[in-house]
Amino acid sequence: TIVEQKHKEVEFLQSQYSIADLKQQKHFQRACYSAKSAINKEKASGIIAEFKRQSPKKGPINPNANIKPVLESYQQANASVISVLTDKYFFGAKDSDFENARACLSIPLLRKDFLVHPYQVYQSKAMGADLILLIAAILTIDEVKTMSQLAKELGMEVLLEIHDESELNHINSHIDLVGINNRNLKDFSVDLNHSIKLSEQIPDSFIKVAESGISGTEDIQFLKTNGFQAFLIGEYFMKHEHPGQACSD
Ligand code: IGP
Repeated sequence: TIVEQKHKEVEFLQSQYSIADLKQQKHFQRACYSAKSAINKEKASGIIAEFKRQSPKKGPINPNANIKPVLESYQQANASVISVLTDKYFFGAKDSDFENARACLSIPLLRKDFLVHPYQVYQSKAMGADLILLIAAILTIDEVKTMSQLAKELGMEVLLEIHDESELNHINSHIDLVGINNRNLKDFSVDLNHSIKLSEQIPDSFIKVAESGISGTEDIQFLKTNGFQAFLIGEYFMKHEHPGQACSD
């Protein structure tokens, strides 16, 4: 499974770089941008624009996309936050993607991966992430607590992803944004109404992010009028030859 795969990856990485080594890396001391403030800013679009070459569901989406021009055009198009996948096995990320992203952006950057161990939180900071994703479906309540607290100590923010009611108890005071995945990962179906219902149970002190399967301004408007402040969009942009163009439309 993906979780076993990630634990193996962590074991290997730990044998290469200790946490002390990570702390020496150049981005470790950088001050993070706040996604919360970016989304709350006046005239913010609330769009979290994702760079995604492929997905397990769709296969290749835009496998040869050049990351820098795409992210620069997302930024130009008034995206509030950028999300970059760093998983190689399922999402086809290249080793250089995240470093390239950090180098060309002056807005918050989300590390999108399957984090299963605190080591990866240190690693995210060393890579130059401003915020990390934690997925309730693959973590215990205690793991979310430990990893979110650590992220905050390192100056990053945390997006917690949930999909149903049973995961609401993973929310804690270290979480900044709560994402609701519109996509049911068991059958890949997308249901915005399910997300809206679930969002009503999340306190307004959290930024509510609608994730996945969003395909245009109508979806965004609908979600906005129903309590969401942010919109995580990948495929709808990436399937275009010029993803930034789709983002500005
Ligand atoms: C983006 P979409 O349907 O716009 O490409 O979805 C994003 O929500 C999706 O990539 C995602 C994801 C995840 C990927 C949501 N949660 C967890 C990997 C892991």
